[in-house]
Amino acid sequence: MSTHHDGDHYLRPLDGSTPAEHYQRFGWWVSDIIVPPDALRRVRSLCDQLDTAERDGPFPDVLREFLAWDGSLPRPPRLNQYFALQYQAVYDLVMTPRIHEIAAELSGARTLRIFNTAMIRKSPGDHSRYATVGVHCDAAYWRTCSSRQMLTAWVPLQDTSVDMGPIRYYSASHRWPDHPEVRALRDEQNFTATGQERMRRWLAASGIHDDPVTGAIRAGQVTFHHCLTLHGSGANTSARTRDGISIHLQPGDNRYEQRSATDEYVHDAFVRRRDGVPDYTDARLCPLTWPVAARGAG
Ligand SMILES: O=C(O)CCC(=O)C(=O)O
Repeated sequence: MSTHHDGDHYLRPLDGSTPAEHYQRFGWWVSDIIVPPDALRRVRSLCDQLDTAERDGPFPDVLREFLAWDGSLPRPPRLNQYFALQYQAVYDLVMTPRIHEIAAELSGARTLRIFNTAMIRKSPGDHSRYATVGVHCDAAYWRTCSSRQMLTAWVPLQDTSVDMGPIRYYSASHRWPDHPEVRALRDEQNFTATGQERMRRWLAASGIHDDPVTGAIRAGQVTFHHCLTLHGSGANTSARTRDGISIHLQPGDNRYEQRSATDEYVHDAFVRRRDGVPDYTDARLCPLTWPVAARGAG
């Protein structure tokens, strides 16, 4: 079943280069349909009952308090972190081997681990400040990470038409030269769109007048973006709910690097410590995803 509007254009590669070349050149890639419909359906129906669904995933005890919530409270399930670790169906979807095979091919990483996973829901008619995802690059949130080759796989759980607010990318922004304005754009933690005005100013000052690239995406397709690629997404003005899972991935050589206290990542309190600092190879929170044969290993 398709929910696309007639006339929707689809997000497509910008040229005929190989996936890895496209990713290196433009900072993103969109795959064919690679996630099985059943896996999407299971997670989608779980998202519809998030406040009551029993957690049954590989749920590390260390997160129990952080993730505790009172299911009776009205709470916008806007952004749920550590999503794959809470529900087995999400873990199974997130571990779809083809996602990680492609992520490894694009990034050139020999091994990949989960850094975090999140569910992002845009309800129809939601005009709260959560309705859009502000322009940002993921590295703005990963200041304690040594790797600049981290990436995100974005998995919409349904056919996503343009009016549902699919992801949109500033193509090649991961390669923009390191000018002060570009540095400011890369540094702004604007996911919740609180710095949108500043971002617009810096974009204009950088001479960027191009609209970001977007388009409809079929259920089962996955988009990938580099951690320095600026991206965001618009409001869901359709009558349907838009759910997506973000799988944030780190290459095997990513390490914690000390920054200021306000730069700490949410992990830093929860992962095991090695030599006195957070260890991003802690397999409880950051399981290996590639190579698949070694999945679950230390
Ligand atoms: O859900 C969205 O629209 C954006 C997701 C996102 O920003 C990300 O995965 O990095």
